[in-house]
Amino acid sequence: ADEYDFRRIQERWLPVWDELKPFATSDPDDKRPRKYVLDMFPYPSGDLHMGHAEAYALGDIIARYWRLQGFTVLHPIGWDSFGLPAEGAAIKRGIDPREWTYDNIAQQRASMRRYATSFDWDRVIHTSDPEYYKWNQWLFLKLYEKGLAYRKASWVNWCPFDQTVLANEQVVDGRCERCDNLVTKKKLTQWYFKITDYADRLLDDLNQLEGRWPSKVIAMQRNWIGRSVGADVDFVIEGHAEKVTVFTTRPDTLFGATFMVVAPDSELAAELVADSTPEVQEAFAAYLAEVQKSNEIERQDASREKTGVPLGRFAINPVNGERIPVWAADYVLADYGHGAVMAVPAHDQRDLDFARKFSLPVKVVVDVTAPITGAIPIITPEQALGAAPRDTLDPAVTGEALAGEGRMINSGPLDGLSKGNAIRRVIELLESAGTGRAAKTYRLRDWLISRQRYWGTPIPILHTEDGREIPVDESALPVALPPSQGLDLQPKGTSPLGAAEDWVNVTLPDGTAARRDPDTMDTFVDSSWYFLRFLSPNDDTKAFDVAEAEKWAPVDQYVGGVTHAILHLLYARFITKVLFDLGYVTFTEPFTALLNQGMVLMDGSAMSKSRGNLVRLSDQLDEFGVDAVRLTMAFAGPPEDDIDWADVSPSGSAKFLARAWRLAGDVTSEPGVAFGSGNTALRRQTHRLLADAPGLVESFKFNVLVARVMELVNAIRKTIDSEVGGGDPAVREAVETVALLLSLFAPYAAEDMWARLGHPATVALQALPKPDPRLLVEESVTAIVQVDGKVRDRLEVSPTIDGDELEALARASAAVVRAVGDREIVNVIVRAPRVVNIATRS
Ligand code: ANZ
Repeated sequence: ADEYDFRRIQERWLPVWDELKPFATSDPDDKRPRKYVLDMFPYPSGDLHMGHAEAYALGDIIARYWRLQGFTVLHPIGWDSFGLPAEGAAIKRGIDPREWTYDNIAQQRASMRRYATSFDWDRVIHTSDPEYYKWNQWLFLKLYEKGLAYRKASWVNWCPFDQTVLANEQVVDGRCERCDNLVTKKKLTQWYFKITDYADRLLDDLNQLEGRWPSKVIAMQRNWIGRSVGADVDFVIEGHAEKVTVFTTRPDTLFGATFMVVAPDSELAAELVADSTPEVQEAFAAYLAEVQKSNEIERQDASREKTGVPLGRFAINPVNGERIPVWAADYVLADYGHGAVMAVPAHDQRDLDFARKFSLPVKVVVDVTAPITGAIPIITPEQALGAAPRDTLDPAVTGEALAGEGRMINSGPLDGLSKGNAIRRVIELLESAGTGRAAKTYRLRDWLISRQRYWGTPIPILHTEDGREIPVDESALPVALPPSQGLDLQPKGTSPLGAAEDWVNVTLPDGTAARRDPDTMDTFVDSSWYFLRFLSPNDDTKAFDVAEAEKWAPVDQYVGGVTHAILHLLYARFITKVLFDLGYVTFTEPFTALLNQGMVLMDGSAMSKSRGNLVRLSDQLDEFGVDAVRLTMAFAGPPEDDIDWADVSPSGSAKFLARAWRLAGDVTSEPGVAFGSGNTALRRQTHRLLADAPGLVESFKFNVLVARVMELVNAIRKTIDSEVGGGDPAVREAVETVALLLSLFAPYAAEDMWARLGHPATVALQALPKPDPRLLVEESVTAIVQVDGKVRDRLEVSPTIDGDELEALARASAAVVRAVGDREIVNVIVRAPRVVNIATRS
């Protein structure tokens, strides 16, 4: 019976926990302070894997810790269960996507139960349930009312293999995130969420998260939003009614603009070329056809040979009236800025490469040799050229654009100014002339949310024949997915729902015929607000309860993979801000703190079936037990770092757990015994650990905490085996502390220890004792005892010992008694706690 048997322990406690529901959070009278600890919910593809095991172990440590600290902790779980893989599996096997999805959910759920994650099982959500996606539709309608959901025709990323559009975020290095095929462009009318309206807030609010989110994630968000600050400059185009506006980060170089370039695939290019000669039009059409074969990545590759065609048009530079030719070239992107640039070849490398290729003029307007600090030097263009000898610095000769700072030259009213002052000055000039203004532009694009797929949330919009959009009435939600039977789910570029005749055709109350929008929503819509649904998961009258949100949200600690560093987090932040603006929540950031766990690798690389290095979680659990696997995840190193499973030792973890567990059997005192009289050395070690544990958990140094628990286990074993023995109250105190702290990492072993110590379940709901400050003071100091000037003994004493006590100890010392012999003590000088001087006379 005294053998640690993880199987027996697991079987013993699972049903008890099912019964006790220790992690339910439904008590409305619960007055404890609250924490909301959230793990990113899984996609139900197959069973749980090692990556899940790591993430859920880490999130669980945090949730369990806050419970021991007296908080009521909301730690929910659900499934992100719409999406392509279910549809793929359904096509392959000829089954309903529901079947695959809910089978996998059942399997994952069983695995999570065994894994002893402390979830509140009464709050489970599945995004593919109509009870959930009804509220995606509600959210869509709210955005639609606010003008934040709209439809437009545009060039979209198109995966020719999956036959569906992709958000920019789903295109990785020009390839489809899912199937790795090259992404092409296609012009389609699609639904968008206007996330760009929130670009500044999404960027500026990142400052609040500094220090609580990984800095890498904050940087990735900043880059993704990609705010550039500069100016818009309006150019008159000869013979064209409308002005063309360009965005530039370097309006200071406006006098150096020698040509203009527009994106060939922009509407602007088409307009400009419309009145040109047939030759120009023909050359342009041929060029455009070429351009459309290339993808965005190729187009942004600066080293690529420049191509382009003139449009036979001239633009007038608003500051100096110069006439500059207009070209179309694919290094200018249609959907950035205004799809047109003022080209300043002397100071921009891409423009220079283009100018050299097509023999366009290069005009230097910044003297990069001039000092940029100190008094403004009075320089003339001639002097400047003298300072910058033509052959060594002239970009037209060297092919190197002068991108550095300097003093303005050849720039009329800007001459002599530094970059910053020149930018300010030229913006003033443009603004007063009405030909330009300060401007910002963003890399962030609106969020394309329509997908031509079956397994997703139907978009709650009806289209009439005369082209009107009619939002479905809120009372008619959900617009439920029709059964998949009879629908061809094969990707073909249009939604399979369009063929569900009974579903798609509707008659409006006034008798007008209409068709449902056949597209479904990007699944990132589902996960953009799910953390709120957990607060009132069964409420069929609203998406989430505002009062519950007040109580619990925002999420105190979010835990998940860095793969979601951009897409998911940005969308959740955006939707939170929208809900804030609509008055549904009182906070503007959904996740107060974020922990990104590392990956679980094998032999240095990511695990995959094809590499043949897959470690199956279920095998590990069978072999070493849940606790050993969880403990190994925590002990492997800092949670942000990758774990190489080849380098860690779940069997070592299991051995340690057995060692810890056996201690409970060696405690012979009764529960409730007063610890105060216990062995001081052991008590000190226990209380030192109790003092340090909170800081270690809160700074995610789980591995250090485990190491400290191991130390304490060793000390307890030594104490039990010494003359102090297992009956000493300090041993009970220490073993109870081990059980409490181990409950964060190894819930089964800890629960079993707790029971063996004579306590009722469950250890998870105990309070972590506060350390006794008296046991934390420096343990002892060494007092030197001298007899007639000779050191005779060293005593380990409390640093707070008083003089009388120290003197008594010194007089009692055997060494001192021997040294004094039968002489008389005539004087004792005590300087507590360090020195006792004894003088004698014979
Ligand atoms: C003139 C100029 C002079 C520029 C100079 C740069 C240096 P970021 O920082 O990425 O925002 N640009 C503007 N719209 C563009 C488009 N649709 N496609 C390609 N390039 C575009 O870059 C802003 C700069 O990129 C703008 O400033 C513009 O070139 C170019 F010495 O204007 B610049």
